[in-house]
Amino acid sequence: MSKKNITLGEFIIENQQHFQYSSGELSRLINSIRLAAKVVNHEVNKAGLVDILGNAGETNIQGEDQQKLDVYANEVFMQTLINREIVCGIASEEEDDFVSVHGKTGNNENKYIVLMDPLDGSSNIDVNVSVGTIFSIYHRVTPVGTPVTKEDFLQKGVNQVAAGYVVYGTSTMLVYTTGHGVNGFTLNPAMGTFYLSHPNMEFSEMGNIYSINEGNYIHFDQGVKDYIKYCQSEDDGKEAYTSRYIGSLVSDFHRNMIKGGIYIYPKSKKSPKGKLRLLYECNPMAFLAEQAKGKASDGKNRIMEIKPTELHERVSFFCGSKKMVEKAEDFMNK
Ligand code: AHM
Ligand code: MG
Repeated sequence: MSKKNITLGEFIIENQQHFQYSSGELSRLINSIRLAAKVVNHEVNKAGLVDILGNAGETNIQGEDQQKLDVYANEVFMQTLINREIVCGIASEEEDDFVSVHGKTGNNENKYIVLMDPLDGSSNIDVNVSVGTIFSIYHRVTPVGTPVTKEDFLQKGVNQVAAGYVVYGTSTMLVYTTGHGVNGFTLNPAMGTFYLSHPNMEFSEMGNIYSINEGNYIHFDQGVKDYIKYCQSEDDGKEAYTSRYIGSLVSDFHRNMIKGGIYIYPKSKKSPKGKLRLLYECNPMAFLAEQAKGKASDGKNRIMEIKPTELHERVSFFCGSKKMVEKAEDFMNK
């Protein structure tokens, strides 16, 4: 079979060999995510046609309005993973607390937990701009067969077994890593099948795109302000970088990985801890970035080495082409 026509299902089976002693549990888990992604994709794509838009009238734990598609995507991912009894625990950006999955018999022998942001960038839904799902998979640290505890979820990003995202864009793509590089699969909507379209995705060492919400400029630390000015300058014999900001992390990251660039959401006077969540957004993106030869930091420390203390913890995020992140760190540490 030509490599060109390889489907995600085939790729998962072929790559199971990377996990020598695996029982196929991780493969089944990624298959379940693939299934849920297709269901959510179907709904996202008809969002403009049906009356599913708007606030669901609920507020999530961060005090933000939830829109109906967030709620829907959360339900689909939660139910797919719970019904298929494929994990022992799930934590979602849309849920206040983690969920322990017991299985029909009450004995859950599964060893993986999933953390996810079921529909990130949801403020973009109303205006037909790309949104995404982000997921992160860990081995539980407590004994198999017992209920999961917070300890299972508050692990450093370096412990991730797999991570990825789905971007519901001009085409729908699922991009993921199991620690052996990053591969991207594009959904053929007519067939309902994901095909390997972007094998071995990598950030270039240097890029010329910077992505940050400059509307927050006056609230930024001096280091961030100086770095932005550096991006706009022709210092170091470089051209001025181009600014691209969708306001949808998955889409901004995806573009920067393909074209070369840096994404920044720093802490500021407005959001003193940053906006993005360490567990649901930054760790999975950091794992993907590092696997794609890029880098992710909070301006000083490697994201994946931060020890989380709470489920919905926020963090400053600098992520993308390695040399660009290093340069931004220089400014942050001056
Ligand atoms: P969300 O999880 O509530 O959707 O927020 C996360 C999103 C990211 O996708 C995006 O990069 C960022 O928030 C945009 O924030 P801002 O509008 O402050 O620039
Ligand atoms: Mg989010």
